[in-house]
Amino acid sequence: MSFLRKVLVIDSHTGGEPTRIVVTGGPELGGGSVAERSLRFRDHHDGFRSFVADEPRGSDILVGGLLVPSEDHANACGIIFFNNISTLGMCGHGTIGLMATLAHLGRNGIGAHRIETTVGVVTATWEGNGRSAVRNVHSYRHAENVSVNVEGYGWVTGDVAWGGNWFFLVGEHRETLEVRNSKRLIDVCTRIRDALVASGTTGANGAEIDHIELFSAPADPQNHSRNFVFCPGSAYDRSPCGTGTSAKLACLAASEKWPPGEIWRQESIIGSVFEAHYERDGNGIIPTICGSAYITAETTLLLEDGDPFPAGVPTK
Ligand code: PYC
Repeated sequence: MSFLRKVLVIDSHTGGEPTRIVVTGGPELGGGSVAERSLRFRDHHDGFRSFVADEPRGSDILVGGLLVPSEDHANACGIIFFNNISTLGMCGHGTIGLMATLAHLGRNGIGAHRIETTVGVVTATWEGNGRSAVRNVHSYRHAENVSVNVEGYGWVTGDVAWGGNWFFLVGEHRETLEVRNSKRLIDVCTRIRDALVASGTTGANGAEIDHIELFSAPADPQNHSRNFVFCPGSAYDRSPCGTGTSAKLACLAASEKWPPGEIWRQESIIGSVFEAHYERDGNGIIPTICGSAYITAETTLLLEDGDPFPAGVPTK
């Protein structure tokens, strides 16, 4: 048997949401910033992304991270996040998973580590026992109370915010945020996303809003809110979503509904929780997201010579 590709990955989950970090066996991306290499990865190595993230080795809900060196020696490493359809900007649950992975590999110690992502440098503080606090990129509300006419549903109003990815945040809707309703929630969010596209609603500089976030009261009264986060590849986040929680805090801060430094407990659709707080930063905030990750596998992904699906089987 001969293998054309061997890729060492470490899998973890953060609040139920999986992360797969590629440790060795990734493509050569040349030099430059992580943002520049991320573009090369997206444009020239999509087969590798799909090999790692898509079936039969991955699944629609998996978020991958390609570990790369950072050219700035102040940074511990760089990371290019990706999902079942393309690259991602930042990923909060994935960065918490990355910290657990680096600890598993004996590559980080207790304390702060700067990580270069596609959308900027974040600082992840490894606290041990799977727990990290991720000080995210500058986050802000871009537009308030934007209404779109959603086919078969009616008018929906939400805020557009950046938390390392673009989000449309909807607090008022008719949905019950329970896993048993996930098919319906995916359908509703798909229609909302289509309505945003049809109405020309975007983030800054025409950026596509590719994450939709629905909110409700939490199931656990110790928490402040529950969310359902619809991701670009039509999967939903099992965790409260680090970048989505950052976008939420940015909106709360913009409306003066939550003070800086106070802990916001964001509950996910499965009941997992991120604790978050923020500091003000110009026209927005710097959010910090805390959560725990658990290692689930240390695996070598193989591509056998003759495999008719060398780039996996994309289902989206
Ligand atoms: O935790 O930021 C996050 C995230 C983005 C997409 C899935 N999870």
